[in-house]
Amino acid sequence: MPKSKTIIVTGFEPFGGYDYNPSEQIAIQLDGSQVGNFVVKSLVLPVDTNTVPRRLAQIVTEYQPVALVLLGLAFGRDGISLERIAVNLKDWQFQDNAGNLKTDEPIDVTGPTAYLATLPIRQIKAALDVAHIPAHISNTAGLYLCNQVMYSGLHLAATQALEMLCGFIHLPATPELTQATGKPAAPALLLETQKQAVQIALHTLTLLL
Ligand code: PCA
Repeated sequence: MPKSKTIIVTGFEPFGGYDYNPSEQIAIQLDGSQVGNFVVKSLVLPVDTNTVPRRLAQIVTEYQPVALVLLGLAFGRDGISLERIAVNLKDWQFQDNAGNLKTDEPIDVTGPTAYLATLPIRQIKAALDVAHIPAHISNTAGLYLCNQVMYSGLHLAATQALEMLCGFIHLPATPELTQATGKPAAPALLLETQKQAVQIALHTLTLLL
């Protein structure tokens, strides 16, 4: 069977009192775009702990992507966070969009404690440095939905022995979002710059394919 030519990019819907999520906007804007020989298919995921694993499994089965690039908002973080690690744990203090609260609960009872991203995060960081876009490698994606979706994606790749790169990129707020939430001093990056960062990440990963 010929190798797939699809890169999946996901964003998340708004959550937790933010009425806007840059990851959703960027996913939508990148849908159908070309990166080298590859085509981006974008999807927006619900912030619902029970739905996300199923959606992800469906997406992987349907598109058999060469890479799964998962995006989400980390309000308050400075610059682009290239996540290194996903842990097998759900623990959060405010409800997801479906009203679920989780404390000290594994994502997958049979899964390993953690997975490392298979996206080339070091090379992506170097490429973002060249473009003067603030970015860092982050050692925690939190314990909320973003960590869950990263863990689930890497678990799918591992358990199904898929040749699929997978990882998570946390995006900071936009200036509009810091204004709208009454926290104008919080770190922010223009949506256009964030989108450019994701495009650079996509281009960098295609060099491995
Ligand atoms: N950020 C949240 C979940 C959805 C999103 O965009 C997180 O960091 O877990």
